[in-house]
Amino acid sequence: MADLDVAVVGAGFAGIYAVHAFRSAGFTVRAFEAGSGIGGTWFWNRYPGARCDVESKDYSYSFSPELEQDWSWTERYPAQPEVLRYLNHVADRFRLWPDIQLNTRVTAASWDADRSQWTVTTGDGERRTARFLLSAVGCLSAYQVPSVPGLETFAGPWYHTSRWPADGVDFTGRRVGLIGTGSTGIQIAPEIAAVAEQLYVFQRTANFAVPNRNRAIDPDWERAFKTDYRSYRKQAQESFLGVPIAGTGRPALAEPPAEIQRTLMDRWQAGGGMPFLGAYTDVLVDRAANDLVAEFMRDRIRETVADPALGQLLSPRAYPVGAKRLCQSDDYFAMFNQPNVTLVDIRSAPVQSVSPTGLRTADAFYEVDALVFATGFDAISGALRQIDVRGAGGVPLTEKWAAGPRSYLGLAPAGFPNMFIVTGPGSPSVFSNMVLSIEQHVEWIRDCLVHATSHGVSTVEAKPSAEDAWMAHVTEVAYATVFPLADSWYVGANIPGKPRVFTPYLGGVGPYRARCDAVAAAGYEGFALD
Ligand code: N01
Repeated sequence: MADLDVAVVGAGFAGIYAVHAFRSAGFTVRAFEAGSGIGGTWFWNRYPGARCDVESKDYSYSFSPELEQDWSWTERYPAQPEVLRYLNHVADRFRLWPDIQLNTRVTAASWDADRSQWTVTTGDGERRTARFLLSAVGCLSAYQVPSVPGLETFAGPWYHTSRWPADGVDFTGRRVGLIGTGSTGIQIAPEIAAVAEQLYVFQRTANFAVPNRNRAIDPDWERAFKTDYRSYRKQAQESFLGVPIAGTGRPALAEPPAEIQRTLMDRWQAGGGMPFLGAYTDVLVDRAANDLVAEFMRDRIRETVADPALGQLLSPRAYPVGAKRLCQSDDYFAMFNQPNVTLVDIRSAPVQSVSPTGLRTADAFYEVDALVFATGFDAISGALRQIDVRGAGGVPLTEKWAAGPRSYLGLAPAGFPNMFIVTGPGSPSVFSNMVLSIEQHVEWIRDCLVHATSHGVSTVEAKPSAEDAWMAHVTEVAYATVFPLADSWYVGANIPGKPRVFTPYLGGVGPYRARCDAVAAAGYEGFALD
């Protein structure tokens, strides 16, 4: 008899809800969390400026109407400390703490076919057995620091944004080098520039960013909105992105140019990436339509940045807008008008080395007191690959995923019985409102376990043929869009040697949910239940 029904790896949004959902269904459950607190990505990414790019009314649990009514967000886009407070409130409110084990990194998990159970090993050598293994490790947890020769000789401190010191860092009067201009780099740069003597932004690829237009939540608006939160959540579940967005419903290529400008400007003024990119139906599938939007955004950069040459350098051209995660910022481009900020183009003159006093590129040396890496993550599969997961026959997950991560419905990898992944490869995951997708996955998996238990089923395993067909579908949908045209973390292009495979499912959150429900209704079609 296993120690637990369900062993959960991770206590971020997914692990926290899993503990509640499985426990409420009568299962014994334990979440193992490496951090000293819960929150996952919101625990670790405590760098200054960290803020969600999905609105707080969407980026919150919907499973409890009472929670949804009682909790009040202070801002349209919540900052990291507020999201973390919210998650701790959820853990308090639903008394989840007894089933969450902090400071415990899962290092290995292996399937025991004789006993139909998993053995989970933690960093301190503890072993626990469980009927089911649930990965809730998140899509953006395994951070990456590029190997720069000489980094170990650097005399000053260096940081990765995803492991920011809890006490904060004071850059007042310091010369700081920032490497990375993705969502994170764009958020932290203005915060550093506000206090540093000098900020060097080392840019390899210019990125698109739309304004947030962040603001305090108006209590009158909140009261009115909450009168119909339930039907809003239903709309979100059936939507494409997990957030109800009102697009024009028309292709940009069929629209008069002046009308496109007016529509985009309205959305630009309102702020937010999803309504902006979702304005027209063809932006993410037709390069010509995409170019219209990209040029609109480059115009905004050029009119913001005073120095025309700098404006050009900051204007993205390397990929279609949206094909890398669209950044959001109210002050990133304007920051370059400050005298203490310097943009360094490391595309034309790459970083060569770090010395005790600074950073050398192919054409100059930059003296800095501190270095900040906002260089991203080994996304989607990285965190799971760091655990020695072995399925049927002792096959390592790393071996199964040698040519790229895959699973049936983004939920279950074939060859790994009784293992489920929350927002795994092949699900909408990072291309959706993560909280809503997490809830959908956890509830689907919970219902599957209830079904298995009540039918005397001891193993649930995705069939290889079902996994193959699903991943072929995921690829087919992706290659009908502009997404594969970018060297993004979506395809693993940011990690040297990682196979280039597009794994998020772009078929839409609503249709995906319907497909998962149909699979369950058909007696878990595509799964072998023994
Ligand atoms: O990471 P990234 P991120 N030398 O991979 C550069 C979510 N998120 O942490 O583009 C030099 O996007 C790299 O350059 P390039 C969101 O989903 C959300 O910023 O590869 N530079 C790039 O500029 C996001 O997409 C929020 O040429 C190197 C940067 O580092 C995801 O997390 C906030 C380099 C990495 O950008 C990841 O975002 C923050 C090297 N060797 C994050 N290696 C919000 O909700 C990498 N770079 C708002």
